[in-house]
Amino acid sequence: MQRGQREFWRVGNVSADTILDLQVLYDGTPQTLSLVSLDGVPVGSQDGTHPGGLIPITDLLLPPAGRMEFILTGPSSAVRSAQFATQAINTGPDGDNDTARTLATIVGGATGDGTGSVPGMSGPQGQPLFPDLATVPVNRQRQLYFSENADQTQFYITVDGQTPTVFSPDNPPAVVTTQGSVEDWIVENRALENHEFHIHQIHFLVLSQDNFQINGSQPVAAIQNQFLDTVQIPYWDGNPAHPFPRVRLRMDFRGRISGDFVYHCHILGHEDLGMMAVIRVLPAQ
Ligand SMILES: [Cu+2]
Repeated sequence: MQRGQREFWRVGNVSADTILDLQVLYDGTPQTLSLVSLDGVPVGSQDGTHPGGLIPITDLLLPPAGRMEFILTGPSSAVRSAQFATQAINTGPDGDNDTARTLATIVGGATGDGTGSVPGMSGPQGQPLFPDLATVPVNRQRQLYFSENADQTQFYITVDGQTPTVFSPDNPPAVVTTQGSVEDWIVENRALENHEFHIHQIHFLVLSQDNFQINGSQPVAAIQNQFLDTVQIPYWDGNPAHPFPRVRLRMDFRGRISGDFVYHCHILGHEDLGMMAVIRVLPAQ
């Protein structure tokens, strides 16, 4: 990077199974990054302020399939070592070993290796993709949960009240809705490891991510009220006195999408052992 120069970075977690908690470290100190977008949607872009403000962060948990864009400033000449790194993830008692490690070394110089300047405004402001989603009437609430069998050979995502079933493309749709509807989904994690809810075709508004055993219902500032298509539900600690961790999501089926598609855990080892299901969106009349 050119020393002191601001750069725009687009980062995707395209690993199969690894959860990342990303940071930029200069001499061991996490740098403040200006978060521009999550999962392809500019942060704060749907709240009517146009353009939305950037969110200052010093780390961001990025699930497999998650994407982020941010602005960072290149190291000054006083910085002796600089890294792009992930912190260790506590994936839960049954989880994987996602260690802290350096992903890239950053070197400051008189010139950078970037691809040139970024225009301040690339075009006229577009229409919001998800107008008034926070305040529109909600047609329906559903509850779903992640779970596993005892020897971790079968993984499930289940609509509460249905029978846990390993995914097959021949399974009937677990959810049937109609184009034009708005639904609130509560997705719980009843397993002893993290799972990463992902749905094809649409985005959802993050109403909350509740991890009762650790922080109650404290909002995770960077993702609260943002529009994602992939979100972590933290592991349950197995204590029957503790409610299951959950996310509350507002699902937006008002767009052009209809037909059958899937939602699943985006840790592929889990998805491949069954943690996926079909949703059917019936076309509007
Ligand atoms: Cu999973």
